[in-house]
Amino acid sequence: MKKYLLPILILLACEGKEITPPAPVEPVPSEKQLAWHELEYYAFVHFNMNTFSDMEWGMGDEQPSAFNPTALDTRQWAKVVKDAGMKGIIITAKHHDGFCLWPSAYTEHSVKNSPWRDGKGDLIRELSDACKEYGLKFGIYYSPWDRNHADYGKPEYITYMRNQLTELLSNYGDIFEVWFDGANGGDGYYGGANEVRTVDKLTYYDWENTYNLVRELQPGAVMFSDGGPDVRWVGNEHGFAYETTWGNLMRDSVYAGMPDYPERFASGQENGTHWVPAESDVSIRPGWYYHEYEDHKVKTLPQLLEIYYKSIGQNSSLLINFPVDRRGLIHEKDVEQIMKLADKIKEDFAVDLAKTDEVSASNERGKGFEIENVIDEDKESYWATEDGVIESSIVLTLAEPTLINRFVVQEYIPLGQRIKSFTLEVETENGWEEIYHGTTVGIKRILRFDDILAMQVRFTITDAKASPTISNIGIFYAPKLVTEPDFKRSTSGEVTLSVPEKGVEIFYTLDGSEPNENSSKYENPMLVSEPTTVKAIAFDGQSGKKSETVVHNFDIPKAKWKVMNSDPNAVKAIDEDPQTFWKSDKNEVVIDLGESITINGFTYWPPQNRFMSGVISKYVFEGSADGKTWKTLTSGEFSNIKNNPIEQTVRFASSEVKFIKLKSLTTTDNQPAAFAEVGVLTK
Ligand code: FUL
Repeated sequence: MKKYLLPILILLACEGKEITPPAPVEPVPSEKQLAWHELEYYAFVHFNMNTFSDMEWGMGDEQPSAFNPTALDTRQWAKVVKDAGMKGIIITAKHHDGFCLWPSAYTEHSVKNSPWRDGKGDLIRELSDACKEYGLKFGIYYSPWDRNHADYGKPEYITYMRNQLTELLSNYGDIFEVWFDGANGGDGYYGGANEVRTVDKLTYYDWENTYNLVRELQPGAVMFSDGGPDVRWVGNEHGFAYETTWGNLMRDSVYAGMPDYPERFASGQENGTHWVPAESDVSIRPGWYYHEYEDHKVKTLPQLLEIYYKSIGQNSSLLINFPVDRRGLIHEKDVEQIMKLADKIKEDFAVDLAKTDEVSASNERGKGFEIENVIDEDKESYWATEDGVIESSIVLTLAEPTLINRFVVQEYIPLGQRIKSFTLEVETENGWEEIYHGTTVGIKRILRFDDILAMQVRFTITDAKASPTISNIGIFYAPKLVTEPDFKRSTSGEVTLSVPEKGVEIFYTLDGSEPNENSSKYENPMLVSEPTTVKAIAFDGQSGKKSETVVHNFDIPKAKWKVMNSDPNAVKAIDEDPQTFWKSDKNEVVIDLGESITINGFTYWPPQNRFMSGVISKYVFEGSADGKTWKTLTSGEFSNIKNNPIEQTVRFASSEVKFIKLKSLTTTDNQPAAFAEVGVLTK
C-alpha cells in the first residue's frame, strides 16, 4: 500500500493544496431525514369514524356499526396521489375518537366490529398494498389522545398505545413517517365515564420510550409532532411556512401540544440544537374530515398554488389532506383541484432557463466545488466558497433578454443550513435592480416576482453562519394565472369584486347559474339587499383562460344593525370584515337587528389574526323580541375551531326576533371571547 501513497501525495502537492469540503454547520440532517426531504410533497388521508358521524373530533362513544363505506377503494386514492406527483400517503389509523382502521387485538372499537367487509376488513392492509402497487411511501397517523379508551389518562393506556403501535409498525411493511398529533386530553366518553381527562402532555406519554419503540420497529421512519423528534409541525393548518424558516429547532424546549409552540418555535431557530425540519399540513377542504356541506369549499387553484409556494417554496415539505368521503373515495372535486395544482406546478417549472446560462461566482473554493455545480442536474454536487468568505455572489447570464418571474435556490443541507440573508438582483436594459431580499434558504427557496426582462441575474449571500454551499439554482417563467375574483361587501349591502391581474375581466350571475364570459360583466360595485348567491369568474380575453367560479351566499345586509355596547370597537363584530374583531369582557355580543326578522341560523367568524385569542369553543345563541326576555335558540361546540378557525354556520328552528345574543361559554384559551363577524341566516 505504502508504495502507492507517496506518488499520490506528491501529485497532490504538485496540484496545489488539497480541497476539502467545508466543515458541517451543526445540526445536520440524518440519513432518514435527507430521504424524507426528497419527498417534498405527499398526501394525508383523514378517513375514519368522523367521516360517518360527520364530525371533526368524535367523542369516542360512536358505534363501530356506523363505519360502513359503500365503495371503499384505496387503489383510487393511490392513483390520485401518484398522478398528482405526490410521493406517499399518511392515513389516520386512529383519530381522537379511538376507532381503529385495522383489526387490533387490543380493542373491540375497530373495523372488526363494523359491517364493512363483514368485519373482515383491514384498511391499513389495503392501503399499504395499494401504496406498494403504485410505488408510494406509506405512513401512519396515530392519535395519542383517545376519547374512547377507558384507561386514557392512566399508565395502562400507555401500554395499550405501545401495543397498537407495535401492531401498526410490524405488520404492514415499511413506514416512512409516524405522525403524532399534538391535540391531547379533554372531555370524552372514556369507556362510559363521560368526563374530562387532562394529562400532563410533557410526561404522560413517556415519549422517550415510545420513540425508542418506533425506532426499533421502523428504523427508516421519521417521527412527526409539534417538536419532532425528526419532523416538526409548521404551527398552523394553512399550509404556510415562514419567510424565515430554519431546519434547526431548540428541540429540548418543545413538547407536543404546548400552547405557545406556534409563536415561539414553529419557524425554527437560527441557533436550534437539532435538525427538525418543518412539515406544512393543510386540508384541501376547510375540514380535515369529509362533510358534504363543504363540497363547494374545496380549495381553488390559486389557494393551492399559494400553499405550494409558501410551503415547499419556504423550506418546508407539504402534506395535503384528502377528506375521503363516505363512499371511501377521494371526492371528484378534490381530484379535479389537486390535478389542477399538479399541472400548474409542471407548467410553472417546465423550462429551467438557468440550466443553459453562463454562470460565475465572486469566490470559489476550488476543484470539486465549482460554480457550475449549481446548474448541473446532480443534487450531490454543490458550489462552496473558501472558508471565511461569506458575502458572495452568483451571476447567471442569459443567452438573450428573457422574461422571468421565478427563482429557485437550494442549499446543500447535508452540511447544515447556513444562509441568514440574501438579495436577488436582475439586470435589465436599464441596469441592475434589486427585486428581492430575504432571509433563510434551506432545502428549497422559491422566489416569486413580477415579470421582468432579464439579461443577467445576481444572487448575493449577504450573511451566513459559515461559508455558503449551494447545490442548485433555477430560473423560470411561470405563465400568468387567471385568479378568481375577490368579494367584499359593505354593511349597506354593496358588493365589490376585484382581481389582481390587470386586463382580466369579471363576469357574474345572481340566479345560481354557472357564470361564463357571456354572463353580466362586472363594472361597478352592486347592491345585494336580500339573500342572494353571487357566482363570478375572471376571464382573460387574450389567452382565453378562465378562473375558477367563486360563490358567495349573502344574507340580509346589516345596515340597520347595532351592537348593544358602548365600546367603539364593538362595531367590528358586524362590519362585514372577518379580519377585524371585537373582544367582549362579558363574553357575549348583543345585536339589535333594527326590525323583527325570522331567522333560522347564525354564523360566527373567529378572529383571523395570526395568534388568535378568544376563539369561542362552546356557545349559546339566544333571540329576543324586546332585548329583555331571551329565548335560547341553540347551543353547542365549535369542534376543532382552534386549529381550523373558519366561519362557523349553525342552523336551528325558525324564530322571529329583533335582538340576538351570541354568548361564549368557553374560549380555546380562556381569554375573553372575540367576535370577528356575526351574521344571521334567514333563508
Ligand atoms: C389536528 C387534529 O386535531 C385534527 O383533527 C387533524 O387531525 C389535524 C391534522 O391535526 O391537531
